[in-house]
Amino acid sequence: MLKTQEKMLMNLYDTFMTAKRLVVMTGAGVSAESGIATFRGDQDSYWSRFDPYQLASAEGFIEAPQRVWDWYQWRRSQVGAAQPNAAHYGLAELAQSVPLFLITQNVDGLHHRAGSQQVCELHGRLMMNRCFNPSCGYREDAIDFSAPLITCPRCQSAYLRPDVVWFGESLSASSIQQSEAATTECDVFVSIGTSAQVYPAAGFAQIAAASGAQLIEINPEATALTSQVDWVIAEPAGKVFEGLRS
Ligand code: BV8
Repeated sequence: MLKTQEKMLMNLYDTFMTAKRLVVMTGAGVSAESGIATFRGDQDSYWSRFDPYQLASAEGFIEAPQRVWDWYQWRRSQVGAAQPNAAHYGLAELAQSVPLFLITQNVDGLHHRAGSQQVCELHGRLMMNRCFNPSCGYREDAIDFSAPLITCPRCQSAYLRPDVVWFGESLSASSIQQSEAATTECDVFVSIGTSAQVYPAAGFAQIAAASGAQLIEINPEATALTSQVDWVIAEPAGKVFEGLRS
């Protein structure tokens, strides 16, 4: 008699393998088992300790650039020391076998480091800097984050800032267009490790549902999406993909 867990994993594997167009959207929870803090939820999460609008908005940066830089440098040191987990590797391997469109809200780059070739990074890239002046366009790799910055780096025309999307800033039109197209055409949409509270990312599951896709959520906790999905796997993502890979 197959244990429930084994049956769940077999059903999930079959669903992945028979999907015509699979869309997976990940959030901070997919990197939790790599030791990277999430944004909401437990007492170690970023927004339970810091004010998001002070640290993840242009207004917060203008008010105190050094405070924002210190937070991002600290996050870079966390990410630099982290390794992808079974969920990142499992998604990279899955894309070798089925048509998978991978959307992430994460800026940690762990999907790329696990081997995913095509990742739609909705909220940008932690390990890149860009000029704060949008008309400048200068970008560079963030290389030295072993210690807090002495002074915020500058471009000719303005401060440099992390190349991420802050609250109140628009996502790139191409990211939104590609994600909307993929979710409109998918037959299976899997939400992994996101509280489904930040828009427009959280809206993609609604688009998939409206297009008749099967919705699956992999998250140990209930979220704003849970009541709308067809199937909840209330397990940590890394553990689920370890099971699929074994
Ligand atoms: C925009 C910076 C146009 C990058 C971040 C419509 C309705 C309501 C509000 C809005 C709307 N449209 C726009 C808004 C405003 C705002 C918004 O959505 N606010 C919310 C909070 C109400 N959106 C914006 O401003 C966006 N811009 O739309 O531009 C515009 C402009 C002005 C006004 C209107 C429109 C920009 C959004 C991007 C903001 N940037 N951070 C960075 O430094 O990282 S937000 C931050 O939240 C991160 O980017 C993160 O990616 C994102 C989502 O968080 P999650 O990934 O879901 O993480 P969270 O911690 O919440 O959840 C983790 C989950 O994992 C939990 O459920 C947990 O149970 C689970 N978990 C834990 N361990 C595991 C696990 N799951 C699986 N396995 C485990 N092991």
